[in-house]
Amino acid sequence: MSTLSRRRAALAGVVAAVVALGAAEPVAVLTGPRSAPLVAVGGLVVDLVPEPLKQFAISVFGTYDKIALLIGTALLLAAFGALLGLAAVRRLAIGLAGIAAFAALGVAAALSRAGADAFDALPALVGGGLGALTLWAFVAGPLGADLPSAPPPAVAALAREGETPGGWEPARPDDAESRRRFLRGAGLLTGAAAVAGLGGHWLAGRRGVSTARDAVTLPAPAVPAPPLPAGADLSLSRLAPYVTPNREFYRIDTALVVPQVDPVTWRLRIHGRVRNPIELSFDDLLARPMVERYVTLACVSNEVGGDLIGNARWLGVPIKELLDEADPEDGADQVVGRAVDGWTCGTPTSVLRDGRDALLAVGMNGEPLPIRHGFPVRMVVPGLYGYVSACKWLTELELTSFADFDAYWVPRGWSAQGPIKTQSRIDTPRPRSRPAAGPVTVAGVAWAQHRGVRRVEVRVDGGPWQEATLAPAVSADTWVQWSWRWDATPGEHTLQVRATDATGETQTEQRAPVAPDGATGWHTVRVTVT
Ligand SMILES: Nc1nc2c(c(=O)[nH]1)N[C@H]1C(S)=C(S)[C@@H](COP(=O)(O)O)O[C@H]1N2
Ligand SMILES: [Mo]
Repeated sequence: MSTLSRRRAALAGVVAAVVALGAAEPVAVLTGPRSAPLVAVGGLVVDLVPEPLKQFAISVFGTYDKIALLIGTALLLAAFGALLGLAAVRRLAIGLAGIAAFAALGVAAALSRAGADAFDALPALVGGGLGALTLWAFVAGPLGADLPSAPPPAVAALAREGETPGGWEPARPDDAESRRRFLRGAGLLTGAAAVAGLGGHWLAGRRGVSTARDAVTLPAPAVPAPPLPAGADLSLSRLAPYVTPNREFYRIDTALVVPQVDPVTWRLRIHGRVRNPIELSFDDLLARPMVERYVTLACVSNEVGGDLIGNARWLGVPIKELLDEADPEDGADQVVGRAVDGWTCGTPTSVLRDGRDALLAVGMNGEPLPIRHGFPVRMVVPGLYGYVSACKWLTELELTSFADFDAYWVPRGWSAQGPIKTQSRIDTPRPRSRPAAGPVTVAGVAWAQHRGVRRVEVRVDGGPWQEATLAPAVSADTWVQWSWRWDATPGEHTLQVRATDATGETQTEQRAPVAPDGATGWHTVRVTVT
């Protein structure tokens, strides 16, 4: 049994965990960032945590939810390491078995990711090996505290002469010298692991496809987007611009590291219940006539008044043409889009073939797709929430049926069908702002993709609904800006908005949560007019 104190034992375990995680990162430069244990285990957590917890994390951390998850996973692993350290001073074998279990979890997580091969086990194996070595070094090896420090030479000489060395006692394991040795070892190893971990992580990220993306030249569209009607953008500060710049476009996905898909090796398979399976390269796709369209994408997780929505000009190949060539069998009512990371969405075959501008998009606002937004190829389907239609980093379209296959979010409590609900948002004035009395421009956006917005109304303090002015939109597939002039009087006021779609249906006041198929209710903003 080691004589390491409990506090040092726990710390030794944490250092072993840090060494394991850090040492794995440089290995993951070779095998890909998704095989690093932290990301692999974090990814498992993403796939396995119950939906309410995930919603909670998104509401607390917003788009920092991924970083929060990685930090949380690291803290959990460190806590596990502390327990292992405590166990190891009783019996080293228990501690080492714990590290082996820890490595096995990392291996299992890395191998369970879509498209993994045996090499993806390497980072966790190397990390686990070095972690075990670290634990041993502290508990039973050279960094351990169970070696009493040597007596000073003078004392040793006296001892040889048989005299009782006055005042000197053999060092206890936790004396200053052993503490120094322990802390120096722990500090050096933690520092080295941090350098290896952060350096490896950074290097792995640089081995991305941004150079390949820069090399892509998009073809001119055979069918260009209609020009923006004059006045589509009211250009008010605080009002979301009609076309969302790529940099500001919301990002939602389950990928802890952005998938890096090389367009040179990219293939799209259209298969399953089709009479004529198709396989396409990126060049094959680019050689086809391209259509350009403005389409407003929306996330089903968007709360009333939320900003998980954006409008872009997409360039791509109509999915309908490819499906017509593949020739789906009768009853194949679902097209499953599958991404390189294994994520799936399920889109009704009928929607993809009903003539709307559903695209296999390669361009976004005049550039190749940003890597975060699905480079090299993604789906864009007007009128459906992203989780059932907007597969990024797409590699497969599989024809099947809704009865036979549930896409990623369906077993997690979300509806298999996801048409976008009519919604409207007040962008200005901001909640809790203090506009001056007199004329105030109230403005925002409203959307009912593929049906179109017919009317937007605003009311103050629960009074009569007043019709807002709609800016022109390019098509029914995008949102529309609206504005209304308010003669504001001093005091506290409540502004509310509601939209009516082109079928005549007005959005309901009834509040519904985002799950299972999109939030409802009227956006309400409180201000104090001064
Ligand atoms: N591969 C992959 N594609 C995906 C997702 C994902 O998790 N993985 N999320 C979907 C969801 S829920 C939405 S709302 C849109 C968001 O697209 P954006 O990030 O480009 O805005 O992507 C969709 N495509
Ligand atoms: Mo989404």
